[in-house]
Amino acid sequence: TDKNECEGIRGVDFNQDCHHCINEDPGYRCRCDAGYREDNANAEGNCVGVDYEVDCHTCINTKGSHTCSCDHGFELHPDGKSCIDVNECDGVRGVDYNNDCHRCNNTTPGYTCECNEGFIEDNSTLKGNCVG
Ligand SMILES: [Ca+2]
Ligand SMILES: [Ca+2]
Repeated sequence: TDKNECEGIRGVDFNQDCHHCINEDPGYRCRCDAGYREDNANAEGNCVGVDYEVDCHTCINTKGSHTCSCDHGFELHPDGKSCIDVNECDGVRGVDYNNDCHRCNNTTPGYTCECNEGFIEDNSTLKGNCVG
């Protein structure tokens, strides 16, 4: 027999951040207001603020706030709450981008390379390169 969590108290029987509780067997799911993402992967649904998710790849809770862990090719914004692309092309050839990359073009994420005639552009990975 399923419990109808939605008849209970928000924050006790169903998640505080669940905007519109919909009973399920088992658990419940949530319908969320605009600007929030529905997270119904678990039996207990939830609404997650989009600002946590779009630019923050892995949200890490801190006391009263949050910070992010960023995917490869991104770095943490100085505000600590979002991930921004690294402009590898602003860096040093051979360090920040491939030594064999003739003309570096920044992309999000990673970068691609334009190559001199006679070389083959390999932009199949996030780190472009010229092969010749
Ligand atoms: Ca239920
Ligand atoms: Ca980049």
